[in-house]
Amino acid sequence: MNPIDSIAVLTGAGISAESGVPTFRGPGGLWRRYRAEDLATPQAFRRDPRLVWEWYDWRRGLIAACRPNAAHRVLAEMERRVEAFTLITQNVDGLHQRAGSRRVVELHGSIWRLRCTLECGPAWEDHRVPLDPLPPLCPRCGAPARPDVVWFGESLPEAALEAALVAVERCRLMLVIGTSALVQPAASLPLLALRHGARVVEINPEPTPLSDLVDEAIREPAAIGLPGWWQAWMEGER
Ligand code: BJW
Ligand code: ZN
Repeated sequence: MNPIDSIAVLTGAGISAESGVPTFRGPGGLWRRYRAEDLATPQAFRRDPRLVWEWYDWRRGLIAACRPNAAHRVLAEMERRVEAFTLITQNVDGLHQRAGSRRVVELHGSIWRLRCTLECGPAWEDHRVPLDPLPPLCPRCGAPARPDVVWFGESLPEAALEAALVAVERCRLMLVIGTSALVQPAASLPLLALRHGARVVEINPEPTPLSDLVDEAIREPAAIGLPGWWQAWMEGER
C-alpha cells in the first residue's frame, strides 16, 4: 500500500457553510444569535426542553432544505478511491451521508437521530420536519426524547472517539476542513496526527489556532479548496 493512501479527515461546520448551513462561531454563526449555555447543554434541556427542541426543530428544517456541496462530494469520492480512509466529522447535519459517504465517524452525534431521556433503548432515526409533538416522545416508553447530539459537558460517544483516535494515529495525511478548532476533544486530533508524524493540511478561509502548526494552510472555502487540493493530489499520484 502506498503509505500516503492512509488519510484521515476532520470536518467542522465550515464544510457545510456553502450549502447554507449556519456555522457556530464567526459572522452569521449560531452563537452570535443564541447563547450556547441556553441551548446546547444538558442543563438547558432540563430547564426548558421545549425551547431547546424548538431550536433543533428549526435547524432540522433549515438543513433539510440544504444540499451537499462539492467538498462533501469530493470526500465521498475519496472514500471510494483511497485505500485507508476515515472521515471524522463534528457535524450533526448528515450532509456527508447525503453526498454518498458510507462510513462517517460522527463525534457529536446526528440531528436526525433521537434518543430516550430515560435511556430505555438505542437511539432511532427520525427525519420528520417539523417534529410533532415537541418534545417528541420515545416510541417505546413514552418519555420525552432528546436529540442524539453531544452537548457541552457531555462525553463523546466512546466508539466514535476510539475510531477517530485509531485513524488519526495511523494516518500519513490528515485534512482538517472548516473547523475553528476550539472545541475539545476534536480540536486535539490534528495535534495527535502531527505528533505521530502525519502531514496535516488545513482548509479554512480564516486562520485558526492550528494554522501555524500545520504543514499547509489552504485559505479558501472548502468547496473550492478541497476539489483543488484533490485534483492536484490525484495528478501527483499518477
Ligand atoms: C469555513 C467556511 C467555508 C467558514 N469553508 N471553512 C479541554 C479544555 C477546555 C475545555 C474543554 C476541554 N475538554 C472539554 C472541554 C469542554 C468543552 C469545550 O471544548 N469547550 C471549549 C469551547 C472551550 N468540550 C466538551 O464539553 C465536549 N465534551 C467533553 O469533552 O467531554 C468530557 C468532559 C466533560 C466535561 C468537562 C471536561 C471533559 C463536548 C463538546 C460538544 C460540542 N457540541 C457542539 C453542539 C453539537 C450539537 C449541535 O449541533 O447542536 O458541537 S458545540 C458546536 O461546536 C458543535 C460543533 O461540532 C462544535 C465545533 O464547531 P466547528 O465545527 O469548529 O464550527 P465553528 O462554527 O466553530 O467554526 C467554523 C469554521 O469554519 C471557522 O473556522 C470558519 O472560518 C470556517 N469556515 N466558512 C471552510 N466555506
Ligand atoms: Zn424510552
